[in-house]
Amino acid sequence: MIKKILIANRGEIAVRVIRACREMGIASAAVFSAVDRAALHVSQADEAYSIGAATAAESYLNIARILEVAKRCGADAIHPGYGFLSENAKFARACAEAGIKFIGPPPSAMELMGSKTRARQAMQSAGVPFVPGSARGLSLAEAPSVAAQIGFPVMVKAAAGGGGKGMRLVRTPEELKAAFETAQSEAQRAFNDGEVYIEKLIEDPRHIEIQILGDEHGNLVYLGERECSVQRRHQKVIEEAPSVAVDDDLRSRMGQVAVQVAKAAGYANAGTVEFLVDKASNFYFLEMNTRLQVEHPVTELVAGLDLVHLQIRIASGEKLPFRQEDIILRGHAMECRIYAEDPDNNFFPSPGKITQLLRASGPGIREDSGVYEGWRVPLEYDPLLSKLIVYASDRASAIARMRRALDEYFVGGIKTNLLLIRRIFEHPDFVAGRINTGFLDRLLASRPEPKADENGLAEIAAISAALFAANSATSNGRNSQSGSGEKPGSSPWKQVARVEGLRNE
Ligand code: MV4
Repeated sequence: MIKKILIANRGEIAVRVIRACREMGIASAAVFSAVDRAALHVSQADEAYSIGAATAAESYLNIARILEVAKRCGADAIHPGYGFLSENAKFARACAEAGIKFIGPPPSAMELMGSKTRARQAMQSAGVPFVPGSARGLSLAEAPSVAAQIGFPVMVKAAAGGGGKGMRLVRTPEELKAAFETAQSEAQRAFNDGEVYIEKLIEDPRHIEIQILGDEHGNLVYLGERECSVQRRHQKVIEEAPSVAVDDDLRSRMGQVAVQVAKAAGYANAGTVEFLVDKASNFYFLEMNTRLQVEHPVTELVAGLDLVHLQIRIASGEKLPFRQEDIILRGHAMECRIYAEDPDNNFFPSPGKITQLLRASGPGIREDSGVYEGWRVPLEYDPLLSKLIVYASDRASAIARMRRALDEYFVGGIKTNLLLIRRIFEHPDFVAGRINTGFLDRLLASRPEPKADENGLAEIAAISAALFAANSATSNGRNSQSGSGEKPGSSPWKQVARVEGLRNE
């Protein structure tokens, strides 16, 4: 029986785990860095402990300090959240040695999946379809013949990589040598491991992943897919379940392969098997993430399950309370990641004080947030503020619901990506489900809608904003969505229409 869990994380995911603890009658212990003393997760936990200076290396990555706190406060388990130490096999082993249960997979599975070449070899033996290419690391001398055999274009990838680091696209034999050497040195620098291998390029793929869940008695199930193609530089922005590209037959084939992957890795607890899906609906194993993911809520909503509860029950030694045939996926869920960053300035992080925070609520809305009004967002960590998640009976209703929720949502004092998210939800390709991993780059390369008469409009909008501000006793104040608290707002069109009384939207 787990009685107290230390959460080795911060922000929305720490709050998410603390909530599960509270619901399960388990005590929660938070840890915090020097700049997180007043963070939301600290006030939500039953106990909280300082673990060091602001930089992650000195606090949320500080294995010795975190274990010392866990022992001192009597925690019997540690939940690592995502990021930080969540995929660190050394940390998982150190937990086991300290007699503290790591809520996650066995360290051996984490190690296997940490090496793309080792994972590919294991999957080859298990008969899992992976992207065609070399199963092992290559030398520069071997590269040309292997690439020629696979057929150009190819990808050169770091074995220790993930998230796009140490990855090079090679279109012709002439480009191979330079790309191979760059990938090698990038991998050496980033991961202290220069091993690289070659894969066939899958052109304009969708990124679709399968959630799996396994207990420590060998039972494994899949909980359907998440469509994660809307991303920029490997940072996801919108995720949904189900994917418009996956029908029942494809889902069950991908699900069975995902379970096969997990079985071959000796996996237990929650995990995600990533696939690339090409235009002809062929799917290829890409990598496995050995942690709870940011986008887990969309799966929770369509499956009607609480993944954190289940992680904790699995870590306590319980058997899965259902079999594959008991899993029913229903409805449609979508998630937006709200980041403190400035899309108009190269997505620069935008730390600072949140002077106003208006949230969305009502039917079908879930908000997983790590912030509050008056909180100063620190510069040191990932700029994710919160996740806005909707659930509805079908995709069109979920989009309508998300647009409504975005209308309600406002963050003042710092820049956010809320306007960009709104643009995505209004884009005809997104609405039609015509998305792949290039969608967001294409949208960003295209010009934003308001074109004609920008100057005159801005002026009128500024006047209208002032009128709304003067009338703030009756206004809900959400009319400015710019995040800067200065600009006239996301939708000057709408405000002008209101002021002039031309239309009633
Ligand atoms: C690929 C690919 C196309 N073909 N591999 C990017 C992150 C890394 N984990 C794998 N990635 C890719 N690997 C082959 N053989 C395209 C990508 C890719 C991508 C994958 C998932 C989500 C977003 C992406 C964006 C650009 C490229």
